[in-house]
Amino acid sequence: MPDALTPETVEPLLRGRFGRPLHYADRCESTQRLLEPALAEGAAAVCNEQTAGRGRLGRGWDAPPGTAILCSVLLRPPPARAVAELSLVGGLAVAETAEAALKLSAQIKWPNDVLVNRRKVAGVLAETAGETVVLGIGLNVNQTREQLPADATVQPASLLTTDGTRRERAPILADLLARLEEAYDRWRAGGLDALYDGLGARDFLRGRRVFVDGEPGLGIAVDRSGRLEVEIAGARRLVESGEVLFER
Ligand code: BT5
Repeated sequence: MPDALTPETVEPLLRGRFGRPLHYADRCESTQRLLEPALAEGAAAVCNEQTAGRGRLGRGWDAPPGTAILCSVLLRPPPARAVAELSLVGGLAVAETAEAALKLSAQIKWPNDVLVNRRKVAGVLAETAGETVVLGIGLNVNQTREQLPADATVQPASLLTTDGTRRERAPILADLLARLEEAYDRWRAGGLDALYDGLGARDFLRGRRVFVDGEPGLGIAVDRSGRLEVEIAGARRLVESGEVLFER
């Protein structure tokens, strides 16, 4: 099956301004480092293999060559908008993309994971560089179970391990870029309020037993400013950033 993410394959499938220009590398350390800040908003970098893929908080992101979508997009958000919200904007676009491919519902685990059947199929990383934000997305497409990390805190999955179907990555990448552009434009104009129906409906931690800094509690909801409301020892608390674990 032809399965390249080169510009010749992807560009004819693009529906909007995101993905132009598209920078492709067969192999790179991280797509997060391939975008010059002077490029147009929506410029994207993709690769077939990352040698030092990055997660949040100094963690790594791993995928065997040719199995996943590893993509970064350059954004220039208005100063009035909170950059931390972009992980959720990206998460929503990835969740919709996974749903369109799988015909199954996907959830967003605050602040940056996309889950299907309680397993992580994608992660989003927003990094600020001056006035730009590089939004990185890793979506597991064709990894087999053995090719997914064995030691991850949230159990991983790929589209392949979810429904047994091997897929071409280029149409999924083009769909993801179009959905990201749409979600981003709505956020630019109206903040998370404008995306709240889609986010709220996919809020994985709502009503779930969680651990925040080791303390057990209950997930209430992601609020309209992108914070996670939790209840711990009978008191409501808003979590701004970090990691929340859930009971399997
Ligand atoms: C994330 O971090 O979920 C953000 C991942 C962003 C990756 C993209 S790929 C394109 C762009 N270029 C980059 O260098 N990065 C971005 P975090 O929540 O910190 O999750 C990282 C943790 O997930 C690791 O510590 C592993 O346990 C686990 N992990 C690593 N690879 C994984 C994979 N392919 N699928 C699921 N989990 C994975």
